[in-house]
Amino acid sequence: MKLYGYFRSSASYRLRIALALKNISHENAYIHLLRNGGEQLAAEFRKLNPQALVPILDDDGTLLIQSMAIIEYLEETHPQPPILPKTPAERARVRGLAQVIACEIHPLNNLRVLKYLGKEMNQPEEARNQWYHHWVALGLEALEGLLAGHPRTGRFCHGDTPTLADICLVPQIFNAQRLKCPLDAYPTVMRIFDNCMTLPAFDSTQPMKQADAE
Ligand SMILES: N[C@@H](CCC(=O)N[C@@H](CS)C(=O)NCC(=O)O)C(=O)O
Repeated sequence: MKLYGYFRSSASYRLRIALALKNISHENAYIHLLRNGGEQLAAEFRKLNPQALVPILDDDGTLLIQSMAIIEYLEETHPQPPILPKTPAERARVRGLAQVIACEIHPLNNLRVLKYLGKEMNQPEEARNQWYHHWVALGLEALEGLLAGHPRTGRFCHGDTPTLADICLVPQIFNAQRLKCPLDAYPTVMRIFDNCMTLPAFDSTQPMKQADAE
C-alpha cells in the first residue's frame, strides 16, 4: 500500500493512525500542500485524485479517496483489531462522534477554505483565525456534551479500546492546538486525547514525527 499524505494534514493523520492500529505496513508519498502553490493542485496529482485533496491510498493499483471511506475499507479488509464496535447502535454512535469532527469541523477549516477567505473574500489573518476558532469551539463543545457522562464513554470515546471516533479526535486536537484554540472547556475530550497519546499508534504517527515534517 502507498499512502499519499502530508504531515500536517489531519485527514492523513487519521489514516496513519488506522494503519498503525491495524499494523498494516505501507510506503509513503509526500504531497506538500504549500510548496509550489500546493503539490495537491498539480496536474500529476489531480490525475490520481481530481478532488486535489490528501490523503489517498493506493492498494495494489486500487486508488482510494476520502479518509473515512478508506478507514472503513481497512476495517473491512483488515478486521483485526476492530475500530468499530459490534452492535449497530454502538457503531452508529462511534460513526456519529467521528462525523462531528470529520463532517462538521474539519471541512470548514480546511486549507482551501482558509485560502479562499483570505484571497477571494479579502479577510485578514485575524478574521480567518476567528473563523477557525469558532467552528472548532462549536464542534468540540458538542463533542464534550456527547462524551461527558455517557455510559459508553470510557478510556476512549467508546469503551476502552480506540475506535474511529478517537482516530478523528486526535488529529483535530493537534490542529486546534497549532492554531491556539482554547481547550480547557473540554475536559473529557482532552482526557481521551491524553489517553490516545499514550498509544504508539497515535504517538508515532503524529505530524512532527513524520519524515516530511519541517
Ligand atoms: N473529507 C476529506 C478531506 C480531505 C482534506 O480536506 N484534505 C486536506 C488536508 S487535511 C487537503 O488536502 N487540503 C488541501 C487543500 O485544501 O488545498 C477526507 O477525509 O479525506
